Amino acid sequence: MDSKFIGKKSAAAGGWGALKSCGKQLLQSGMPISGARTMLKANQPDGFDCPGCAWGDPEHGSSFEFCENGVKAVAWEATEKRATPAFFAKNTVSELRRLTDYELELNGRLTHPMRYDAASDRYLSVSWHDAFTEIGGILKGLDTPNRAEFYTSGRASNEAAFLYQLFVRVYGTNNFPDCSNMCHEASGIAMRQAVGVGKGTVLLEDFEEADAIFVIGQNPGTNHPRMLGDLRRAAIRGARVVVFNPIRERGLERFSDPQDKIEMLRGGSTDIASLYLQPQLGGDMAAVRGMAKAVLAREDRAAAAGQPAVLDHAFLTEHCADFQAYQTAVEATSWAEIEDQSGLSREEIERAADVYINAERVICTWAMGVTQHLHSVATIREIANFMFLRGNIGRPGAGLCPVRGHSNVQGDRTVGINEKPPEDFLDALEKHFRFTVPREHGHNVLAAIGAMLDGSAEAFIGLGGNFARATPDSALVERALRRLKLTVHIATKPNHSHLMPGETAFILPCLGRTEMDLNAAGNSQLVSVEDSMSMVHGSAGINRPASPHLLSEVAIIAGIAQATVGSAVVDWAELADDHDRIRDHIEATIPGFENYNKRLRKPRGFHLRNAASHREWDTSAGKASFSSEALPEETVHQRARKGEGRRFALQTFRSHDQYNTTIYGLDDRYRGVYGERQVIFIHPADLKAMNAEAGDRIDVVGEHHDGIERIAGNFRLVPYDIPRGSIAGYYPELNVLVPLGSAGKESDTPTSKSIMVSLRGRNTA
Ligand SMILES: Nc1nc2c(c(=O)[nH]1)N[C@H]1C(S)=C(S)[C@@H](COP(=O)(O)OP(=O)(O)OC[C@H]3O[C@@H](n4cnc5c(=O)[nH]c(N)nc54)[C@H](O)[C@@H]3O)O[C@H]1N2
Ligand SMILES: Nc1nc2c(c(=O)[nH]1)N[C@H]1C(S)=C(S)[C@@H](COP(=O)(O)OP(=O)(O)OC[C@H]3O[C@@H](n4cnc5c(=O)[nH]c(N)nc54)[C@H](O)[C@@H]3O)O[C@H]1N2
Ligand SMILES: [Mo]
Repeated sequence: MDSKFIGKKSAAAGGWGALKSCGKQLLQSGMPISGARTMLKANQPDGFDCPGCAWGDPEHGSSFEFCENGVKAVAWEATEKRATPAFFAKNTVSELRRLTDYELELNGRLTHPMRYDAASDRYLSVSWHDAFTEIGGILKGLDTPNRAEFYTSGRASNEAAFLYQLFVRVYGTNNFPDCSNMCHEASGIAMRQAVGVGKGTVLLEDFEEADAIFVIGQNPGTNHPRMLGDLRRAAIRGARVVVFNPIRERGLERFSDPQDKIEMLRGGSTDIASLYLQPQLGGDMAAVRGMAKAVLAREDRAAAAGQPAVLDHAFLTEHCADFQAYQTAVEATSWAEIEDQSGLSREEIERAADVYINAERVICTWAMGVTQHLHSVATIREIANFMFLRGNIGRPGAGLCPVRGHSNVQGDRTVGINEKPPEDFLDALEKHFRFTVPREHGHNVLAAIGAMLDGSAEAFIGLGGNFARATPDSALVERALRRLKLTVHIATKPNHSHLMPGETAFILPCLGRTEMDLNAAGNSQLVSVEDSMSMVHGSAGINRPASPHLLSEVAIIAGIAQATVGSAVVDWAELADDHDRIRDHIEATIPGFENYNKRLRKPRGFHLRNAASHREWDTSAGKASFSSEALPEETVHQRARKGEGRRFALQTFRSHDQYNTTIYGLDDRYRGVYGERQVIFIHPADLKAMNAEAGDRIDVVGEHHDGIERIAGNFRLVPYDIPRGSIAGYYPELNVLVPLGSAGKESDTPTSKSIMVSLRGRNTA
């Protein structure tokens, strides 16, 4: 079998490979010089916020915060390629549907508002005025506003998101499915229960003081490369980095910092993880419970021997609720259960617990490897429990750090993109704008899909994103979109969701983060975003817009709003013309934004106060609250194991050359895969047990058994350092296998990291 697509893994993450890749990206986008100039303004006080990820920006920014994947994100947006009306005239929508995500977005930036013409099966250009009028007409004609779904992808600025939620609520619904429902929803829910705030409690500076950093279910080398810089500095200082990840991710092993000239010239690198543990998929709650068990046992031994306490008794007494119940739950959990479910040995877990015990200050970070499981909320509560034991929250160098995905997904929630909005926020809106706010909770992503499938939803508006590809059961969702009365996509580049037109369908092209947004008087408009550390800062593009026909997201929302609800409650045009006015409204309705316009213009912006980081607990008990849930009865890997080698637990993750559904290239350098995305990573022993070889082709078959047949066809096997019984492959190609019916408890997040499948050989002669 030809397995040439499997090649050498990078020796370390970053390094010259990263620089080479940047050059290639800038060349591919057709803008090597202007692109480099654009990069110099990324994450600088007077520049734009990098659309890449939500990691924080340093106080004393070096010449620029280098990040290979930031370069890709910027080059992708600042490309010179254009998807013009001529492009749409050349291709029917059915033809375009045959392209891969990669091929489709390679056509570049959208230039004109487009309307679907069913007779010719093509998108034709349309005027903004006509588009707004027709959209407004259809929305006004629905029986109830609850028949429309308003999706948000987390790149939208605070200003766009606030205006959007205001319009939708004036229109009369809380249907706000958003990417966060598929992402960090569980983190918000678990943290609100545990500490009263749904956001991380640390600042970037805390990474300079931590003695130990636990990184659970996250691949920062690819998805938050600037975080690697902070982990590297911590490792060099002697802080211990403990990783929990079923597969060995290069960036967590070794990193060569392109910003460090000496390291680069010597060809050296820095070891990141001092302890790298490979749990089974979904085994983290058991692993963390095991560490807690080891800590409690150590406390008992210390007490018996008259040694200093291991637990932070002052914190537990003064600040915590339900510690006793937790202790009982930990005692009731046996090591046998812990080992079986986590896939780790007691000895390994005790080594990790040792690092915790010997560290004065500990930070714990996590991302999708934790949140996209059935029992994510319980797992994050367990992480919080574990951190409470030694008071690792609300003091320098310590705390909880869910590492967010999209660059403004946290801010979007802050300013009201929430299908279950808090009452006090609705009260504030009602009082300030004087209209009757809808109180009934709306649809999240899965509920919106349900409503589309059962016919109760008739319209879909997408503020960015790629709904049809990012959601589970993509084949079903595609069909559901096409049955709607109206689909509208506000976007920068063509994607597959646009090719699932409803009866009436529009693509509305908007300015990107890197582009100048000038108002009628020619004044440049700022937007703002909030990062994972709750820093809110300004962002102003510097590039000329990709086309003179583009409007800002804010202007597009204002146009739709005006045509739908008129200007009786809000003067949309006035707000669109001057973002300062939108920010005044945010300041008037959301706590923490005092002097918004002024503070936003300070170099690093301002911090939104986080009560938990001051040890103020806005929970039902008024304290930091322990949970005492039992471990899940069975995790996906335990279920898969019962299939005796025929079932596998599949996780879907990101390659190094993609941004969610946007594919920049076909390589995954850190994992040694080149020119191919249809791959399945598998343990060599499992490969052998199947009588298969590297490069063999297989079909991946869903084993959810709800009457729907799910097959992802023609994937190639790649032997990899991954636990037996677990396999991994890329999102979104594998989304056809993620069942709509499998979602996290309480979070309702699709379980994209625990999919039950089998592998079927293909006749490849
Ligand atoms: N370049 C780039 N940057 C991005 C993105 C991108 O696509 N490209 N996406 C952005 C978005 S929206 C998000 S949410 C973040 C995503 O950032 P990540 O959460 O890092 O994204 P994934 O690629 O899904 O990686 C999940 C990691 O968790 C591990 N994992 C899977 N299951 C388990 C488990 O059960 N236990 C443990 N301990 N680990 C597990 C996987 O092996 C993998 O290393 O990145 C953001 N930044
Ligand atoms: N199987 C599986 N599924 C997953 C995941 C997984 O790990 N596995 N991860 C989930 C996660 S964490 C997330 S966050 C979601 C992501 O879901 P989405 O946020 O819906 O998807 P993206 O791929 O980020 O959206 C890309 C599109 O956004 C548009 N876009 C880019 N920039 C802009 C802009 O500035 N403005 C506007 N208006 N549009 C813009 C472009 O047209 C581009 O095609 O996917 C989820 N789905
Ligand atoms: Mo995400």
